[in-house]
Amino acid sequence: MRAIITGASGQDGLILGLKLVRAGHEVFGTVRNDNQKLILEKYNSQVISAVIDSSNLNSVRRYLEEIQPDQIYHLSAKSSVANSWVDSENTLQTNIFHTLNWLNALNDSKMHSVRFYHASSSEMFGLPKKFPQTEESLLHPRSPYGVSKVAAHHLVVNYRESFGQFASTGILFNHESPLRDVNFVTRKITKGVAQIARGFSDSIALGNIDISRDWGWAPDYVDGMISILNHEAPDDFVLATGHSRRLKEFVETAFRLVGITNWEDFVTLDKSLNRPADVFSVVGDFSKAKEVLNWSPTVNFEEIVKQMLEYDLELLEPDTDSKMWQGF
Ligand code: GDR
Repeated sequence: MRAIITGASGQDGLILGLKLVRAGHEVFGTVRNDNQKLILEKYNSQVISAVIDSSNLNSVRRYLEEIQPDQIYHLSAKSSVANSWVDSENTLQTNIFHTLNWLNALNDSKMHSVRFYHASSSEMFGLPKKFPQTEESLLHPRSPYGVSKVAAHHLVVNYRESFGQFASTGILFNHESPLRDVNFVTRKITKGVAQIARGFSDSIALGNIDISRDWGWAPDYVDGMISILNHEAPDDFVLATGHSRRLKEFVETAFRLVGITNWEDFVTLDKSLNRPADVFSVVGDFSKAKEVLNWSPTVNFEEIVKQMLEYDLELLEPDTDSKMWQGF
């Protein structure tokens, strides 16, 4: 089996690459630049990397025809919700039109049976009217990022319905691991708490800590992606834990795990980190994935915080430069 992973140097791409290689597949990873290529090669030299410009339909088509994949996991995206107001045009271009190029390249090359996975997002629900959210819930995105994911999601469904493309989506709620970039709040917190615990820092600046998210364990969600693409028919699936937690609870748990109970003394609230419009609360219903794919999350909230924190504490030890996280 030959698989292409776009965005192969991100958290999910790295975990997916390692899992697919371990399963004996031939894995090709695309990245946007040489820096990302180096990251990918450092983590997984068995993934065959290539810098591909997905804004160029001909480049995508040529690459597809050269690789002749059986499966494509399209994970590449501008993934920061916070940055998507500042970088709105780039976010929409990347998340919508690059996805469209992959779909058009598959369609032009008559590769309709090639299995295509799209990373859809719980950010599409934005301001939900009903809880929990399912594959059928109304979409009300709250950011340019959310709007871009709604458009890309509908394009994937549309190419499935229009051309019989084997195109599936995973509507993934937040999923974390030690490989999460520090741009995202969970890793910002575990890294910050580790630094405070070791005396390298004395505070973390955060925005709105009253928001709630359904936080899961990234390796579980990557298993879910694989199941979605290996299912007999293309479809859309919510992957979530079914539990929503306040960000405040994440902060409190991380501090408690290093023995600090007066966490308020170490957190400053910075209004400049608040978003113009935020997703206040979301929680996913993964019944369809459970019933159809036999998928369920395996790692609970406290364990997620613990594993991320342990990794960040370990990174502060001397001579840990070459250590890489292998807990997937
Ligand atoms: P999110 O993740 O926007 O849900 O998107 P993020 O961790 O960035 O924010 C979660 C919530 O925390 C609040 N918040 C802060 N966020 C950041 N980044 N930094 C802060 O200092 C901070 N303080 C409070 C935010 O306001 C927000 O409500 C992630 C991404 O991975 C998307 O690509 C993906 O689609 C969704 O998860 C599912």
